[in-house]
Amino acid sequence: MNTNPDHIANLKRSITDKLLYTVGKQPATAQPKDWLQATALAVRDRLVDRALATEQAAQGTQVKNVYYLSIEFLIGRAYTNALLALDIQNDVAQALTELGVDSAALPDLEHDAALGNGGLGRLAACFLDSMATLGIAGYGYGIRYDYGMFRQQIVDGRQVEAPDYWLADGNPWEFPRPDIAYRVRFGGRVEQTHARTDWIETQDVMATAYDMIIPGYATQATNTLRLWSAKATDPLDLPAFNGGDYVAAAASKNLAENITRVLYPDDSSSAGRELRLRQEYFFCSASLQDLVGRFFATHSDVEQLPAHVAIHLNDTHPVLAIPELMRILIDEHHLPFAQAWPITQQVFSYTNHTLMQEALETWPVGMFDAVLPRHLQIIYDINTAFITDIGNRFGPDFDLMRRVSIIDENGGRRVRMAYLAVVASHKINGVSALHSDLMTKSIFADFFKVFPDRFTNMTNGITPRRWLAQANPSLSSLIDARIGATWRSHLDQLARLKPLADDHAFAEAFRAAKLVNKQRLADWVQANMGLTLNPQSLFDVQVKRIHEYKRQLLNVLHVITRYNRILANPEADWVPRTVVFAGKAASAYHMAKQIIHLINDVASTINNDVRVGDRLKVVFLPNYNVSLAEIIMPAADLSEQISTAGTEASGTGNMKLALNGALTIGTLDGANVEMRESVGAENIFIFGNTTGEVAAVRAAGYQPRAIYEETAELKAVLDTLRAGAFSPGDAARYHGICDALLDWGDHYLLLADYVSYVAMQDQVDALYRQPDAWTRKAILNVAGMGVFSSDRTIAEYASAIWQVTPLKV
Ligand code: 26V
Repeated sequence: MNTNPDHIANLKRSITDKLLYTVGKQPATAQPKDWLQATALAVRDRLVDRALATEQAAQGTQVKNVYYLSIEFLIGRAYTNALLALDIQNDVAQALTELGVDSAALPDLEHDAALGNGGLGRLAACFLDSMATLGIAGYGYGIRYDYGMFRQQIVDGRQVEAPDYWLADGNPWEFPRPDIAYRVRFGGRVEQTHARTDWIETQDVMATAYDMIIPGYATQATNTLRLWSAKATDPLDLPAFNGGDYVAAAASKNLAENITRVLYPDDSSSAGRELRLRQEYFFCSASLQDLVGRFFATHSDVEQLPAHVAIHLNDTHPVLAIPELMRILIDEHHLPFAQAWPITQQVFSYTNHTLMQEALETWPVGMFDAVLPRHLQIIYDINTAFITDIGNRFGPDFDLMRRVSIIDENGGRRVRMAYLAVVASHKINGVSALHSDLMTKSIFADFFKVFPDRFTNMTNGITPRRWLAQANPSLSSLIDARIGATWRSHLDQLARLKPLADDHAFAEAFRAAKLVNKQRLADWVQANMGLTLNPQSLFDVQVKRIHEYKRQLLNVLHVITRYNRILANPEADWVPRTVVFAGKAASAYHMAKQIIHLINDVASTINNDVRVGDRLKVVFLPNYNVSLAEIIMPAADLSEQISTAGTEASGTGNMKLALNGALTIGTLDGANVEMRESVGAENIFIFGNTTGEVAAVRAAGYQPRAIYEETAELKAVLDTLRAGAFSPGDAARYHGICDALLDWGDHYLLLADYVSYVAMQDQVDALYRQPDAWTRKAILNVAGMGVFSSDRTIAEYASAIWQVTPLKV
């Protein structure tokens, strides 16, 4: 973090050069955006130097490459991250100041790369950061969407989606590689002549590469994220063009290029849309052609493939990579099936990210056959070999065979992508201890009996660079002053903060840092929403996708309970609270959108009720994304992680919030279980039914209405909601929500956890009244979060799944 006069002079020269010769602007007339562009390009040059050093280090060494295939990479902004990785924040700030530029204004001008929905995509981005930091040679492969996750606006309390023009100002971080292009084929038919299989009469699209350099921290090592963009094989349909039909001539080009137009913004169901299937195959095929080509550039023995290539499947979206590798080996390299199959199995591994039935991908056989006829044949062959093997090992258990078949024969025939992933992978992991355990007892129970050794756990983590060093400078510098700065790549060192939990001066400084961050969030809310927040109040935060299972609605029930209590007893000594929500709803997820509307209605009712005053404020922050998360995480006092036990695979927001000194109120779900072990049960507010209890409640015939009848406060909440207290003039607006809880079975058991949740919230208030006791626990939370670094997670993947060792750069 030192400034160096030579470096500053060099930076000034390269920034002004970029401004003049690449952006094409004079310093005198350049806008802040132009300066950002120029500075980004100057910084990027320094990343290139590192990328070349990494390439050199890899040359000649027969390293094994890890290929991380993911249909989402939720990167966020790259600028601040690059400065941090290069350790040139101060130099760049100084250089810009000397050039007369307000350097602090630049980071916010960068568009987020929002190429993901939520946890799964953000995990992929954290993993790339950790792979580079650990020096694990590898590539991320994904899709360069023209439009990422939609921008969320709130209009009259409702979510309205707007397109995400993230490339509007260009993307200074990417290197277009027009020379790296592969033909990806769709449709057509398969012709079998003796031993030869030909896939013919296809409609083709080109995949062209765009590379981003992923810098490691405190190392020269970098990795590459290669994103594919669709390009029509022919620029125009020439016969149509020559015939004068210009519109038709351009239409087929658009159709081809639509494949990478937009990210599917739905993480609530697998809808089985054909364009999505095409997106999946498109990026799998391009990636496999690319990596197989790289292997054969330096090797000739295909049997050596597993020694040099590990392909990781981030959920089932890239599972078509399996039949694609088989197709390449069999049809193009002329291997027999029996030789190609064990090679494939040694190469692939798969992570499962949800147990939710409706999220598990399946494709109708008819659609699959129309889009990928050759791959369907290969899947049939894989399935036949697998079912035969089951028969050999377990006898003629036809029921078992039906249950594990990759082709679901119940009703319309469908291809089960998760089953294909399990059959083809040598390792399958869940993302928290609880989730991995439930996985082998629920969706993959039969497979666990067949392949017990394949199943393992890799508890998720987050990168400390972005989520502490970058997002929380005030807490970071405080930690640096006490334990040094190396925690950024050795997060375990946070344990050294434990003794400081009882150090008065440290606790004071810790509280002061939190206040700075709360003020920063309050400033954002004031500037963007015109609402004034009290930074002295308890900031109670629930930020994540809106899903019924995550139970934002349970949080709202508590908010209304508190509102009713304040009205009944305004003179009592209330702990002032600000309840913060943020998150997007899938465009077609009606109930999630209703919940957003309700939060906003409750917010405007409470915030405008003069009887409440400062005691309670509710705010829904629009357009939750990585950059907004970087402002919210450091500002939270309380982290809401309240999913129905057994539903949240891991959660990673839970880790980000605790790492930034929030206390967690949560159920024993996902990684909350391991967080409790790590920070100590006395330092976390755990409530509600456990996974086992949830099952028992359901088995006993859950009666939410009985709970409603016998719980006076809850009854009052739901009665006021039904009466239209929060939707004046439209009393029926929330009848659907009330009915879902009382008459349609309250599927996620909100009412079963209501009493223990509200009681735990009372304990939260009680502790917040004792600032020293609260701060002590907050410090112990930070101190206990070392294990949740994605560096730890990636080190585990490297040794137990990929079998790779770090590269020395
Ligand atoms: C979730 C759900 C839940 C409700 C119904 C249908 C459905 C469909 C898709 C999904 C998301 C699937 C993949 C995903 O994003 N999982 C998230 O992965 C994170 C990283 O491992 C993990 O921390 C989250 O708990 C998990 O929801």
